[in-house]
Amino acid sequence: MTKSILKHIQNARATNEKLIAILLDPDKTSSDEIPSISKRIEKLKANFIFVGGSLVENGKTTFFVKTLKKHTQIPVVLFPGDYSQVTNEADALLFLSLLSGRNPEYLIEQQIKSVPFLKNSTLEIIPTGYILIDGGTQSSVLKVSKTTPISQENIELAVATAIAGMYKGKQLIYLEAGSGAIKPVNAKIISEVHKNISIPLIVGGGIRTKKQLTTAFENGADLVIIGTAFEKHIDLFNT
Ligand code: 1GP
Repeated sequence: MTKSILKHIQNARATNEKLIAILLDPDKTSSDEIPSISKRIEKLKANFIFVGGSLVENGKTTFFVKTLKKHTQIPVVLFPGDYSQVTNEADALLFLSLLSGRNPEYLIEQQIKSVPFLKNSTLEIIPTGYILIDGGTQSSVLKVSKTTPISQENIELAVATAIAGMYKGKQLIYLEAGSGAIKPVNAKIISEVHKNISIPLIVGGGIRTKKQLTTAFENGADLVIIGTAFEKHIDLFNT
C-alpha cells in the first residue's frame, strides 16, 4: 500500500517539514531524456514529481508517466491542464478548480469530463483550490483559461479566495504565479494565506533562486513547485 500523498503533505505542514516538487511538462520533455532527468531529480531529493502542462498532446501523458515510473520511485502527481492528461499510471491527481477565475470550464466542466475515467481509476484524488496570481507575464494558464489573475497587491482577495476554497472542502491551496513568471508570488500573500488557512499551501511559478525558494518556505509554503529552473539546470538548492 503506497503512502497517501495528501497525508504526506498534511504531515509536512504539521511538522514544518518543507517539501519540493519538480514539474515536468510532457510536451517540453522528450521521453529519451527521462532516465537522465530522473537521476537529476533523485539527486535533488525532491519529494514529488508533478507532471502536467497547459497544452499536452492527447495520450502523451500516459506514456510519459509510465516511462518515468520505470526510472524513479519518487511519487508522481498529475497536475493536468485538462482532463485528457489524467492517467492511471500516476500515484495521485491534483483535482484542480481554478478559483481565481470565473470561467466555468475550469471551475467545473473539465472536472465533470474527467469523471468517467476517474470512477474506475486507482489514483489518489486530491481536491485542490488553484489560485492564479499575476506573475507579470501572459502565462499559459492565463491564456488557456482566459481568466484574470489576482493582482500581487490584492492580498485581501487572494486570502478570501483561499479561505473560500477551504470552506468548499479543498484539501490544498495552490498559489500559482504561472510557469516562467517574472514575479513569483510575493511573501506577503504567502504569509497571509498561510495564516488564514488550516490546510497545506503549495506555491509555484517563477522561483529561480535559492532566496526566492527560502522566502516562499519562510512565509508559509509547505510545498514549492520548480519547473523552469529545473529545465534550465539552475541549481537553486546549493547556490
Ligand atoms: C507552474 O508553478 C509551476 O505551474 C512552476 O513554475 O516553471 O516558473 O518554475 P516555473
